[in-house]
Amino acid sequence: MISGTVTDASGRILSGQTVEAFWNSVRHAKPITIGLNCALGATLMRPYVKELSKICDTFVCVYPNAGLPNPMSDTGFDETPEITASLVKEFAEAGFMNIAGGCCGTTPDHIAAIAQALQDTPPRQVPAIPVKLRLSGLEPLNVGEGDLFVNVGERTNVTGSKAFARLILNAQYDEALSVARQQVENGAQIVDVNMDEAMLDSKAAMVRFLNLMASEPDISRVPVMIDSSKWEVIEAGLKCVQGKAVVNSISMKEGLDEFKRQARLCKRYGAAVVVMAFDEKGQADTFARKTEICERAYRILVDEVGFPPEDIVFDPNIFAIATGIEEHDNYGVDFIEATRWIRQNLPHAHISGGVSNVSFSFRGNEAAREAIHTVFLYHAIAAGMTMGIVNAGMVGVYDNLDPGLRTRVEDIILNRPPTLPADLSADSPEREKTTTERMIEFAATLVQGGKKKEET
Ligand code: THG
Repeated sequence: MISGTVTDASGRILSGQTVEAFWNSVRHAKPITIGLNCALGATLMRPYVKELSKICDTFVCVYPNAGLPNPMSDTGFDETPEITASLVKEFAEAGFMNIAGGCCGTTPDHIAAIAQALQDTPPRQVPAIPVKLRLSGLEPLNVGEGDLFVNVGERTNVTGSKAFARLILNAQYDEALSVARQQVENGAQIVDVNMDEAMLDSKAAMVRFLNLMASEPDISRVPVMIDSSKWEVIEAGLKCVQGKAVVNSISMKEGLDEFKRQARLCKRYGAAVVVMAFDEKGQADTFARKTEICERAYRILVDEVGFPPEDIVFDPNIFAIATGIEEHDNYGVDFIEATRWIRQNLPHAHISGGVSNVSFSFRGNEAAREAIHTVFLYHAIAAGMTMGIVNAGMVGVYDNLDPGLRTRVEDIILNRPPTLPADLSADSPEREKTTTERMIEFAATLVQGGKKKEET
């Protein structure tokens, strides 16, 4: 039985979570009851009890104080047994709860009065809750069918940002925290944290940074994605976070025993997992390999480990395209089609990926990269991609892209022959260029912000 205490009209428990965030954090323990107690007394608890009763697919238990504490009264509390009992009875009649009791200021007489009052009231019916990925920081983040795409902030990553790496290596943690804050302000609904750097005690840095994040409500309101290739770093991170986090990542790379061991621990910590399309033979690069690995991992997780399918987030590997190497040209299509297949064939599982990887060959050209991310996401989201690790605030709007840029980007992402203007002459040298060549040429004419450079 798990009970929380909402301490004031903010509707948050002592550690800062809203009641739904709290429920999302503890639901994996499959408690017999979840509930609220103490604090405000029944009257002021009502909206929070009502909310819990709607969202929890287990029994709800409520044991309020005998009203608000009143140091002037003899017992320290104002409510008589009859008053508390009538308030609790109203909750029961409204269908809010299954188990009742009393907390501070209640006496055996209060409990007897409550028991008497509830004698003939039927218990709450436990509702069926829609299947969703239900994460939390201080606030909930629920992701299911029909919900919007989720942006995961990529910048708090020592391998993904030179600036962040410098701050962590210099132990400038206040400045490093502001990187996390900016990501949230720019629309990141999850923050990815990665401390995998050879010059760093990654485990200590992960623990320190997550604990500092937890003390900043404007950052810790969102869930964390704990990103490391070392399990011990991930597990140390899991021990820090209050909410329901996402582990990034586990895979079958080191064999099935290790995969299952890590998955069982994630389940026990109540974390969702990113599962990379990676097995004993290597990282999946084609549609066939991506779907084969994801299906196999899904069956093991769901059938053998008992992992909730809605807590599985597949990453079918986003690789760089337009690199000039022909084997890379179909990577965008392979990811998008694998996403579509996973959505259709692996019920409730989600899809994520490191979006900035796709444009690595345009490093240094932010305008080109932003356009590539925008078009890539447009197609990947349509195919069912749930979330993406992105530079929050740096993803544009598909419809606002310059049409010339958009078609060139679309040509490389969808790996199709160059889309040429209808009026192009038959002997134009444009006809000799590959899709990638046309994009590289055009990218060179771009300046920051996606506008064309003025020719002087
Ligand atoms: N899948 C999963 N996790 C991942 C990845 C993935 N985590 C890491 C990475 N890939 C996603 N994160 C980033 C972060 C930054 C960049 C790319 C991916 C990036 N950074 C600029 C660069 O390198 O050019 C930064 C330049 C700078 O500011 O220093 O592109 O695929 N599950």
